[in-house]
Parts: sequence; C-alpha cells; structure tokens
Amino acid sequence: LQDAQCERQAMSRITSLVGDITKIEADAIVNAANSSLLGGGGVDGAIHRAAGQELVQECRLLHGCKTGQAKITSGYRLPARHVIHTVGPVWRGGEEGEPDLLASCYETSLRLAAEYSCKTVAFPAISTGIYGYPADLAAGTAIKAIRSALGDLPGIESVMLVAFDEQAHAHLVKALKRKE
Ligand code: AR6
Repeated sequence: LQDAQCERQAMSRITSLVGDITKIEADAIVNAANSSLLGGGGVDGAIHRAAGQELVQECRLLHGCKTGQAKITSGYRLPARHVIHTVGPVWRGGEEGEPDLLASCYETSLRLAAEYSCKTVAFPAISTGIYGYPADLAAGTAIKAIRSALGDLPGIESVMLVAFDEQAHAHLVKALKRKE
C-alpha cells in the first residue's frame, strides 16, 4: 500500500485509506458478504480468491449469517489473521431499516473482533457496491457506529476504513471530519 493515502485524525483510532483490503495486514479484515457466506462478487470475491479454498470450506460450517450480524473465520492465505464476515443491507430507499442494519454490521463486527483479541481491524465500505447503498450516507453511518462501539472496546487500537477508489475515500474523509 505504498500509494495509499492516509487521512489520520489526531487522537483518533479511525483511519481512512485507499487500497485493496485483501493486502491489509490487520488482525482482522471485514468481508461484505451475503447471507449464504459462500462467496460472491465484489470484495467478497476478492477476499475468497486471496484467502484460498479453505475459506469457503470453513464458511460452509457457519450456516449463513443474517443481515446486520457477523461471523468470524481464519484468514488462511491472507495477511490478515481473521476474516469477519458481515452481511450489509440491500439499499431499498432508506426507509426499511437500512441505516440501523448497516450500523449493526460495524458494531457487531467490532465486538466480535474484540472477543478474538484483535487490535487492528480493516473494513470495506459495506453495502456500497452491489447492494447499492449511497456511499455518502453509508460513510456517515459507518463512522458514527464505529465511534460509538469503540467507546466500549478499548482493546481495539486501530480501525482502517479501506476505500477502493478516491471517491469512496473522499466520502469517508468528509464524514471523519464531521464532529458527530
Ligand atoms: N478492497 C476494498 N474494497 C473493495 C474491494 C477490495 N478488494 N473490492 C471491492 N471493494 P461490494 P456490497 C469495494 O459490492 O455492496 C457480493 O457479491 C467496492 O468498491 O463488494 O456489500 C456479496 O457476496 C464497494 O465500495 O459489497 C454480496 O452478495 C465496497 O467494497 C454483495 O456483493 C462494497 O462493495 C454485497 O454487496
């Protein structure tokens, strides 16, 4: 990630950068999965390709995951020790509980990371690709949920928000600069 652009907030444990999450050396990276947990496109496909076949084998034992929840596996060939698989909401206009479900993805993923003694966790922009969640709204909800969860999770030292492109990064930087 030599080219990664970092926007580090003073006193903050939350960082936004541009990069490929499969390359991040964190204790856990989060996967924007679907409820089957058996793989798919987007970041899910990239994570499964980089981790190797053992990942889907372990995922089969988990019997899926509900929207807004999260489950953890090993990272196999990834530089990350664990993968936390969460299922974001499909955007249906915003009146069907999407913000709460998206916030729950971040919160439950961080709680699970803390349970497994992870100090560093990297997230993609959950739901903002195939699931159609507007990236600006998703960034605001993500940062609010992460800030709130980190208050109870002192063991988590660093949360990286990994944007796949400059535009997604700009939304995160803007949301990080907002006070509350
Ligand atoms: N590193 C970081 N971010 C990435 C990467 C990567 N390697 N690849 C894509 N992104 P999406 P969703 C960004 O579609 O919207 C799958 O089929 C991407 O640009 O991966 O939650 C699952 O199986 C976007 O900003 O996830 C589900 O069926 C963000 O990751 C469905 O897609 C999320 O895009 C989940 O859809």
